[in-house]
Amino acid sequence: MENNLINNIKPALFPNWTAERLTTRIVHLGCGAFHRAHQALYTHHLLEQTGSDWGYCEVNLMSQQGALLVENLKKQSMRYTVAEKNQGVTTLNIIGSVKEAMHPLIDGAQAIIEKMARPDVAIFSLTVTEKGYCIDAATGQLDQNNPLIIADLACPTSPRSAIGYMTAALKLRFERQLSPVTILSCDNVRKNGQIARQAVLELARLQDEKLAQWIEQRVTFPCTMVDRIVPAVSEETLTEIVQLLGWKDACAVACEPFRQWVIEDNFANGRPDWDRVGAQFVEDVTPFETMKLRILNGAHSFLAYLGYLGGYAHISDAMTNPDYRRAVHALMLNEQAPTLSMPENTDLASYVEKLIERFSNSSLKHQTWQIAMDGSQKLPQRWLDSVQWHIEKGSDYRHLALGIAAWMRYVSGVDEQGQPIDVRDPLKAVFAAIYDRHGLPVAAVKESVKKLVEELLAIESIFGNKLIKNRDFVENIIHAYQQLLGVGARRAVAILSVQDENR
Ligand code: NAI
Ligand code: CS2
Repeated sequence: MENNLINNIKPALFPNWTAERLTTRIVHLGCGAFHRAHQALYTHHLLEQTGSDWGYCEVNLMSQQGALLVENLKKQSMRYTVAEKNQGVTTLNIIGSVKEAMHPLIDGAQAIIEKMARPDVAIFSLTVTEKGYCIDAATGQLDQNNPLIIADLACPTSPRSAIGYMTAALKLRFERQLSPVTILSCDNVRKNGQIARQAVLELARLQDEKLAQWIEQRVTFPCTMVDRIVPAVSEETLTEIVQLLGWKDACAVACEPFRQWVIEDNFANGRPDWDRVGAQFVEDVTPFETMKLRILNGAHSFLAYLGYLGGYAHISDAMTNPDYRRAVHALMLNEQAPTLSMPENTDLASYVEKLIERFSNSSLKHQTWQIAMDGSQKLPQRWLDSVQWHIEKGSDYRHLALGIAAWMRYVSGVDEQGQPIDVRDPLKAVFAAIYDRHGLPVAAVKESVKKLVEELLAIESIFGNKLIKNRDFVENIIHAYQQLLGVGARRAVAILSVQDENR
């Protein structure tokens, strides 16, 4: 974007300050769509409303696409647009909370680590996706077989993973006797702060015990619950935003109007007053985080797998089918909500109603394929903890079972029309090997469905080692998978929906 085009915007849209006002106090790793529309926007609103000087250095560690975004941010003087869309109404915000942006391919790893070790920096924040933590879900420990971690250990001063970057920067801060920082995970990960802590501490301990001790004592890792539906940016979204703005913003994102951020108030070295612009600081974020992961994200994954298989490209498309709508409502209210221990007066029924409305927002083109990505990293916190709860209580979890069967069907890599599915998942090769051995079974041949289901359930990093030993559970999944193979996703959801109606 050329700077002269910036001047074509109505002045009211533009922040009335320049990046000069900002101090880089937060280095954010993972400048994807979500961060740009969530944490950076909260921080922007704070700058609008107060004399704050908290600004971001945005860092992307991965991919050419990540580097391109950093280049574009630089070209756009760190300004970009967040378009909040709801049923045809769009509100534009031009964000002014970013001071600078970096990528290893542009700036080199060393410069990024030095930036993170600047005395003014008080927070490293993260939206690096579930897999970015390099934790083995089965053990809860750092996955030392992860290729990024192997590379980090081989060359700690030129790391590859986000965990490696933070550890390298903390080492410099420790050696230089600088202030500690807060590591603020904003990913959809169960106990995200604790997971970040586990990963960083283990990597540090493998390098330098004294560093690990310093981190243990001085660095804090608050957990957070983050919520805002921000679909991956498409060309269509960018074109639409160009029409509204009058200029091409290559870093623009579109999202829903809703946003929520609940943060444990445990900061090592100061923090922005995000509560002044709608965030909540609490002592314990666990109930909110579990509620969101199971109800919202659990429902999203259900709609993603069954929606994709049923021929729906977007979440809002699936929501136009009354069967999907009723089934996802029942999943949230009857199978996820009862598993939660919420503070008194939490109105889960209203939470569910609001989600039905949010999922139905047809202005958002949130692809079922996008949400279906990385299922191996998502299933445990979204579905499997709830399944375990139902097994213990002896209660019904047929929606969750159909969801798991749909995930199994999805990772076969072939859809119901025989077309290939572009499965994206760190365990993609494992799924492919299992399907190579078994092929897609025929519904009526229970023995072949059983063999396949059992092999998928034996993937310990997803399912742990308890569920596979529960015969009823295994039978339920075999039954759901047979049904799915026999009648297809739409019909299977319709059957559930009739049962829900008659309950
Ligand atoms: P995105 O694809 O736009 O961005 C992902 C970011 O993570 C990119 O900066 C990418 O470079 C980085 N990344 C990916 N794998 C990585 C790895 N192994 N190590 C380090 N960095 C890595 O995705 P988006 O929408 O920004 O979502 C990112 C995460 O934010 C999600 O996985 C989720 O945990 C969380 N989130 C997303 C929401 C959404 O609606 N998009 C809402 C709430 C949370
Ligand atoms: C989605 C989430 O991509 C996914 O897996 O379920 O990113 C979802 O959009 C957000 O968590 C909403 O806050």
